[in-house]
Amino acid sequence: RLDQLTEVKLERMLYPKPETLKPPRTDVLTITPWLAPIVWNGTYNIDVLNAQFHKRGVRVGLTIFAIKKYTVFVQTFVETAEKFFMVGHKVNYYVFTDRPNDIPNITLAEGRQLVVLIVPSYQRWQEVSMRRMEMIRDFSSQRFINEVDYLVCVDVDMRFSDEVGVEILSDVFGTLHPGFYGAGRQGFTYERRPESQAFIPGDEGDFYYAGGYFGGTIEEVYKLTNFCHNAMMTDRENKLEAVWHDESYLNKYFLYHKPTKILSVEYLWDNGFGVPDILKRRRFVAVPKNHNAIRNK
Ligand code: 2GW
Ligand code: MN
Repeated sequence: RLDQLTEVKLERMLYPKPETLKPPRTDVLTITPWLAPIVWNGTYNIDVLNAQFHKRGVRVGLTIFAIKKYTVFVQTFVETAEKFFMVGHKVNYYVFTDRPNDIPNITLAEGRQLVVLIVPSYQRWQEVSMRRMEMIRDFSSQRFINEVDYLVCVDVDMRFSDEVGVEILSDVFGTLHPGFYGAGRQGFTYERRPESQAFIPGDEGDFYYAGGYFGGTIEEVYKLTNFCHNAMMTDRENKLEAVWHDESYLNKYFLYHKPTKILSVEYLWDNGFGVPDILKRRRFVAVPKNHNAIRNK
């Protein structure tokens, strides 16, 4: 085995040296107590990372769900991803939908393809959101494992507005929720009923992670989605559903399976929160939606 390892050796590159005594960011936390990076603008050199990931020929799968009326979000999502998401790398868009005829035909750059996966739709919107875990799990073992190295799993009601590249990739990563990055534990909207599989006690928890942005290697995403789906099913047998659905189970998973990288709120922002000083780039932003028109249809 050792003789079959492929060497990933960089070429000569010119760039400013990292300064041990001048940290690029002093206004935000850039590393967790378990030594996982928290990715903020200024903390990484994308040229070095791109050189590494290009040598490895990395393939990235981007999963989105467009069930019922949420197909309206696909065009903007994919068009903006073509401009900003993993430009220059191999990308497969995986669009899970119950309405394949409503998925637009979009011209993609070389090395990128869009795969439509037909899946059932569920009546309750909470279930539409939660069942993503089961479907990502099942397609991970049946398909994604043969086609891509990493998965990035996000909400579809979003647009890219700045670069999102290989700096996000790691074995298993989560993203800070834009509504809670400054909050204390008591402010986190974890599931607080001890009977639920998603329960987190008031004196535990590191961050409040967003349900709409996680990823990692196929193996790690399989483990994560399998845990979340099984926990949901156990709760259902006990007539329970966690307060924030899939997001609550994801937060429980990350409490005891620490992410190896965390994306800052640059990677998941909502302009309803304004633009704080710490936010140097808004890379992926919520598309405002008319809740009544689009929901429960
Ligand atoms: C969702 C809510 C109400 C009515 C419909 C839907 C809906 C969601 C739908 O009809 N079709 C559909 O494909 N979805 C998918 O579920 C879609 O991919 C969408 O992005 C995702 C989550 O729903 P969304 O974006 O409307 O909910 P948010 O933005 O409040 O999401 C946060 O909270 C959710 C749990 O309540 C999830 O954890 C989500 O990941 C979070 O970002
Ligand atoms: Mn959303």
